Amino acid sequence: MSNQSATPLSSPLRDSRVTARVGSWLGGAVLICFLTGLVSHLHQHPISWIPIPPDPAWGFRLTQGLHVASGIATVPLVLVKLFSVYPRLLTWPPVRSVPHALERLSIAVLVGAMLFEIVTGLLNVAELYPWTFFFPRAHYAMAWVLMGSVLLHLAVKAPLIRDALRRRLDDPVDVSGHTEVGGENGDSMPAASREGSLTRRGLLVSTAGAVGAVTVVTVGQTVPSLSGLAVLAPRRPDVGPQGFPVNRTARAARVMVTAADEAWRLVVVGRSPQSLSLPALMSLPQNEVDLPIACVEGWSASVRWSGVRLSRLLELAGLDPSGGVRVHSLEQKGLYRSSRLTHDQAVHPDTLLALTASGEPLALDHGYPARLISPNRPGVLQTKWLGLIEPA
Ligand SMILES: Nc1nc2c(c(=O)[nH]1)N[C@H]1C(S)=C(S)[C@@H](COP(=O)(O)O)O[C@H]1N2
Ligand SMILES: [Mo]
Repeated sequence: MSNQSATPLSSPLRDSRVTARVGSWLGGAVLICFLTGLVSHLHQHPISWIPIPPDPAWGFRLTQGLHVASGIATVPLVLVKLFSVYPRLLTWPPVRSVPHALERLSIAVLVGAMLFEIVTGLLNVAELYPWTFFFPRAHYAMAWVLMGSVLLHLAVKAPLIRDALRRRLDDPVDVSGHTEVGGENGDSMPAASREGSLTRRGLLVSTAGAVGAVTVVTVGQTVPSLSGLAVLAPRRPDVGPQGFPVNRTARAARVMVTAADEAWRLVVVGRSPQSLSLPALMSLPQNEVDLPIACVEGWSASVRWSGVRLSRLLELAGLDPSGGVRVHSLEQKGLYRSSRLTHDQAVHPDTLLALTASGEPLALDHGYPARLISPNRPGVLQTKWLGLIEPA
C-alpha cells in the first residue's frame, strides 16, 4: 500500500503538533483582537475611572488597525485549525459520556462564537448589516463568550498542548505513540521525507504565508504606504472628497439643506451663549492640526484640518467643561449625531471645531460647515455638521 492511498482523514497533517502550533498563533491573534476591541468599546462606552487620554493622537488608529488586522488574520488560522481536527469533531457516537458531552459542548460554543465574531466583524468592515441586532452590542457580548470558551479550552487541553508544542514537527511518531505507517510492512517514514505530499512544516509555513497575504491585501486601508495593495479592503484611505473616505454622506444624514443654509449658526450654550455664523467663526483665530480619522471599520486616514480651538469657543461662551462637553449634529436621526468629550479631550489644544480639511473648506460630506476633530478618538465620535455645543 502506498502512501497515496492513505485516507484524508488519517493525514499526517492532522496531528496535535500542527493543531497546537496553529492554535497558539490563533490564540495570540484572538487576544490582540479582544484587547483592542475592549479599547474601542471603552472609547464608545466610557467608564469614568478608566478615562482614555487624548494622547497619543494616533492611539485609536493603531489599536483599531490592529483589531481589524488581527481579526482578519484569524480567518486562515481558524480554517487550518479546523482542518487539523475536524475528523475528531465528526466521531461516532457523538457523545460517549457526560464529561465527553461537556467537552463537545464547550467546543461547539468556542467554534460558534469564533465564527460569529469573524462573520459579523467582516460584514461590518464591508458595511453590510444583514441582521436585525445591533452589531457593536452583539459583537461585544459574543467576544466575552469567546474569551470564556478559549480559557476553558486552554485549561482542558493544557497538558496536551504542552506536550504537542514540545515535540518536534518532523518526528514520525505522533503524540498518541502511533508510528506513522509508510508502507504495508510497517516501515516508518518521517512525514517530511514523503515525496509529493505537504509536510507538517510545509503546512505551517503555508498558513503563515496565508496570514501574511490576507494582511497585505487589507492593511493598506490604514497603512498609507500599503494602500496600493489593499485590493480586498472596501476602503482606500486616499479615495474620497478632499483625499479621504466619507463614512455617512450628507444625503444619507438628511442634512443637505440645513448644512448648506446661510442661516446656519453654531450655538454654544454657556453663561454668555453664542450663536455664530460661518464668517464669524472664520474671523476667530484659526489653528491647524494633522489628525487621523480612524473608523471602527478599519480604515484610517491622516488629514490636515484647520478651524477654531474648541477650548476657545467654550471660553467665549462661558461654558464650564469640567463635567465634559456634548456636541450635536444637525442630523435629526442616526446613532452618531452627537458625541461627548471628556474634560481633557474638550480642552486639548488640538481639539478643533474644524472648518477646513486638506486646505479647503470642508466638503459637505465631510461635515460642512463645521465638524469636530479631536485626538485619539474613534471616527464615530468625530461628529460632522455641528449645530450645538453644550455641557455634557
Ligand atoms: N453627524 C454625524 N457625524 C459623523 C457620522 C455620522 O453618522 N453622523 N459618522 C462618523 C463616522 S462613523 C466616521 S468614521 C467619521 C468619518 O468622517 P468622514 O466621513 O469625514 O471621513 O464621521 C463620523 N461623524
Ligand atoms: Mo466610522
